[in-house]
Amino acid sequence: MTVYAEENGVLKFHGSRGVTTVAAVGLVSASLLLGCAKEDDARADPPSPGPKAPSITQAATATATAGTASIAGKVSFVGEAPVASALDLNADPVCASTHDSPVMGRDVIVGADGGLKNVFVYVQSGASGDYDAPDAEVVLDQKGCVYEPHAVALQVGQTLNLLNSDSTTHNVHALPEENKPFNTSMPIPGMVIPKTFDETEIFKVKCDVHPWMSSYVGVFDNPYFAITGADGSFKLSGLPAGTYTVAARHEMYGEQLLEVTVGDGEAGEAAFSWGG
Ligand SMILES: [Cu+2]
Repeated sequence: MTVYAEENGVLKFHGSRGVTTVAAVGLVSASLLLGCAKEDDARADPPSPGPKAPSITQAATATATAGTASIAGKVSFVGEAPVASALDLNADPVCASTHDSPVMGRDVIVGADGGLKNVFVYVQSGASGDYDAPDAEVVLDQKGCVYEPHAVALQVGQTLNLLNSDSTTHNVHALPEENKPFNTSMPIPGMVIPKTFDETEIFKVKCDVHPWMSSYVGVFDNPYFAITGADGSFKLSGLPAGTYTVAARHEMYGEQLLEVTVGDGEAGEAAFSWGG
């Protein structure tokens, strides 16, 4: 993978990286031909061999911490789940050609057991430690003209590598409010652009070339966060004893809060639901 970084508005080649795809434990997962914002029109230098950099993980997971408590549970959708519709990828033949079957919309994904996928669950308050950013890097891939994963979480200061795995141009148009917005063209297959964020927030990322492409990035100031899997489950581990406000945030349904108290070694529970 080829790594670029923006310097004075110009993409600069920064070396090559091996890619390691690692599924997050207890988490989940979860995107023009041409034409992006002017600030992103600068073309990158051609790739060339560079120093070997650390491998990249696919998704963030909470960093192991000293605490022995945990909070786990499920986010449910109660009632009849919305029916997802197939995305129309025909605007770009490259996109359409990469899939043998329809690509379904990802804004609401409800499992057979009612679990709601791609919900950010995190400690909103109550964590008082000074948490360094993990060295592990996180990837937001553009693959088959969808973002993989659909939702990605990381800590303040941790590296998010934007990757274009497609043979078409994408742009990553991030819409944060607390962090600096950006709109970055990624015209070269395999290119990587690292980003870091200073403030806690969950924000949308979209591709202006392919309007069906969207994802959400969660940036947190502590390591106690997760993204629900296909079964709606989550687990926040390594918590010190204490009382925490746990938030669940879904891109369509908003946010819910629960207060949970756990003692040392205790396994606390939290359940969230929408619909019904
Ligand atoms: Cu795109």
